[in-house]
Amino acid sequence: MESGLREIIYLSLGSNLGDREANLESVFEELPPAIEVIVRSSIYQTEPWGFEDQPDFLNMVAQGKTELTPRELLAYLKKIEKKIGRKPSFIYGPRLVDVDILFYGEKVVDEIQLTIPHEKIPERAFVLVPLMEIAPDLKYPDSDQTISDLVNSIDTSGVSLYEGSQE
Ligand code: PH2
Ligand code: MG
Ligand code: MG
Repeated sequence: MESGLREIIYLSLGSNLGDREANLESVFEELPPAIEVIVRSSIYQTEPWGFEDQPDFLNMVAQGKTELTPRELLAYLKKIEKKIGRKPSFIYGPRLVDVDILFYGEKVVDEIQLTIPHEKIPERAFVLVPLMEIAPDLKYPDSDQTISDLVNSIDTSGVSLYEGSQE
């Protein structure tokens, strides 16, 4: 089932368990042809947000294109998380891999378990800093507020470019 539209989407990826870098890479390997990646941000090392007593995360964002509807896209992403090995955790708790939909074109969705734009974007430096790298001028649907406006309004000190695991 496809909507027939090719919407520009933004996804956020995160991992703070196991081989974090490999977990992020696995997401790109598992994406179906219906989700086409156009741009990837760098990887950032980020302090845990929301629940502090857990390992640092690696986070990044990606811009892509899809013909899937938001629901179909969400279902694919959940399937991929599970395939990579994600196990249930608690809210804001540690996870092997997390892939969230940030934006889906100009669309606004407010449904159970599916809110687009992702409702926490304005509070999360671990999303805004990578987004700033690839889409500083991206605007919120029906708003003049850009990613760069949002980044300038938050503390980004817990987010730094990830230099890799090698010495
Ligand atoms: N994800 C969470 C909770 N806290 N903190 C960081 N730094 N990065 C994340 O991806 C993250 C988090 C749950 O979705
Ligand atoms: Mg998620
Ligand atoms: Mg998340």
